[in-house]
Amino acid sequence: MDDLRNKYLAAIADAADESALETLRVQAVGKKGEVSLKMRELGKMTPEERQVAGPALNALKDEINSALAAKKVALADKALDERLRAEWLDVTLPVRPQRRGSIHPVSQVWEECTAIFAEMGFSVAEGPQIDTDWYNFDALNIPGHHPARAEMDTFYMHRAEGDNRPPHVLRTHTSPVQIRHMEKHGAPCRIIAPGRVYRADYDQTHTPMFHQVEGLAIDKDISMANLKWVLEEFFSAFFEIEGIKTRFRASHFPFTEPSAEVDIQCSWEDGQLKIGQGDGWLEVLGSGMVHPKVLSAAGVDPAEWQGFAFGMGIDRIAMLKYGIPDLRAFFDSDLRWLRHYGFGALEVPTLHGGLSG
Ligand code: 2NL
Repeated sequence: MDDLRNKYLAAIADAADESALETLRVQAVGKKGEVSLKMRELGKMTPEERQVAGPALNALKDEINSALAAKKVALADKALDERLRAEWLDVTLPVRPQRRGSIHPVSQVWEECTAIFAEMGFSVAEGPQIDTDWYNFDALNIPGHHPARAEMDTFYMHRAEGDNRPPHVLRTHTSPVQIRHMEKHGAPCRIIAPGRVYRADYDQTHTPMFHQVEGLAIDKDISMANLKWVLEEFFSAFFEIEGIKTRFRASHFPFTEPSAEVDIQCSWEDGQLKIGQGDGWLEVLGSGMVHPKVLSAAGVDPAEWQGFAFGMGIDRIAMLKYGIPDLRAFFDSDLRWLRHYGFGALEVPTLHGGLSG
């Protein structure tokens, strides 16, 4: 019996798979298996012999059955482990480190601006890039004869022959978006309008398409002081330098009164521009209190409401922040330039996570 036990327990331990186990089960404890045959011999034994051999054979049969069951579980576990290893898939795998595409600096800075102003309670407004000259000019207190219309180098969309309605224009600023917003939602409001704008101008510092972010805050008691705070807060967050100083210079725009051009503090040291330090100034945006005529045109009562507005170039502040020398290269789609100045798709700007990744 010891021989039988040793033989089968060893064979079971070595069994490679379930079918080998089944063969062993038949050989040992099947109807005609070795243990079963031994059990049949019990009949030929004396009662004394049977009393010893009977329980021993039963115990051996149980032992072999347990060993078979345990091995079966072990084999199933092993098979499952192997399958899990082979079919393993990490659904949390991040984007591959080798970057293919990249985020354009304009898109990055656009998102940075959105994140900063959102934190201050501004929402994003959008509108058409092709608009009527009423929304682009008249509503902004720029009448037909006004020199600003000519100065803007506007792209006009020609009407069909015989169609005498006023032409559409490619918007020269994102102000029409804000006019439409006030018309639709009224006051109070706190919005920014980032987007593409168009002017027929092309040289070192101008491209016919560029990007602007305008801001508008209308309420009962909004003042230039609120404007100054919002802008200083913005520039400190944007350039990631605490307490950037601004300088307001009196200026003129048809759509604001009073109007101011805003400079930020900077220094020039051995050809290196440094922002937020020194005694130099860099012009970065135009702003002012929204002209009463503009509020009226947008259906907001200037006797009840007032507010500030500002406009700045996204491309220009992108150049300043990321040290990009030539504006025209922005829109050349040069892959080497895009790889050099572009951002990873996962470097999403947030105030808590760091604006520039
Ligand atoms: C500049 C000047 C500016 C605005 C834009 C604005 C919009 C509305 C009403 C009044 Cl709806 N004003 N926008 C105001 C002042 C200046 O931009 O030089 N930008 C680069």
